Amino acid sequence: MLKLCGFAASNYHNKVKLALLEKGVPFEDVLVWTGQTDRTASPLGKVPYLLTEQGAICESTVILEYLEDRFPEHPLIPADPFAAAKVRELVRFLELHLELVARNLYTEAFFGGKVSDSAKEKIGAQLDKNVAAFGKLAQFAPFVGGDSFTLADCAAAVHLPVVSSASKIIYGRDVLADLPVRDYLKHVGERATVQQVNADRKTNTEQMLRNLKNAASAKG
Ligand SMILES: N[C@@H](CCC(=O)N[C@@H](CS)C(=O)NCC(=O)O)C(=O)O
Repeated sequence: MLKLCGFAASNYHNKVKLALLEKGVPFEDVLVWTGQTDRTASPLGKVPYLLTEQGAICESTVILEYLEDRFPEHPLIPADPFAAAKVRELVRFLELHLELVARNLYTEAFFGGKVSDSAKEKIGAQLDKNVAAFGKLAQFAPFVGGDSFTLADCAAAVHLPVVSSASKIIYGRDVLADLPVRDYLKHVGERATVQQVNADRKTNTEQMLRNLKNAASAKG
């Protein structure tokens, strides 16, 4: 059986887990925290990584493409090449231009660290620009790429809430407020698969924060 290694507080882990659940592919969700990763499977020590009968695969988007190729029964990428490219375009925007930019805020937003004011200003301006561009591509009709649930929704359902919370905490405003993200998340949140991912995320995030607190008090 496929083993998805990582932890459920990770949005990248959850993107792959959501795709596996949506496709109905059996898998084992193996808890691996950062710092415990098998470096032969994931040389940068990042999660998620997938263990297959033939070996390990890291990088979440590559894992998604592998799953599409290997399990074509419940496709999350349309057959039409142009429509497929539009789905991949949304995934790329969500990760490269929204999540990775907002990620620079997470240390202060979620983990008690500090981000300099000048960095915050730069990140905020970049996010505003990128969100406006994403808004030109995303359809939210009702899914992010149109009328069917695709890989773009696996990415949007897990990345958009984090981008939104980080910006609210740091800037006191939601950088996604001008897009219909709340209604979209409510709609995808009705799916049993998304509910499972969100419930596991909540439990695992609580555990991660407890671990961080214990590690900090052990340090004195
Ligand atoms: N590009 C990677 C990003 C994965 C990633 O950043 N994972 C985070 C957890 S959300 C991680 O493992 N961070 C630990 C580290 O970078 O050392 C992917 O798509 O799989």
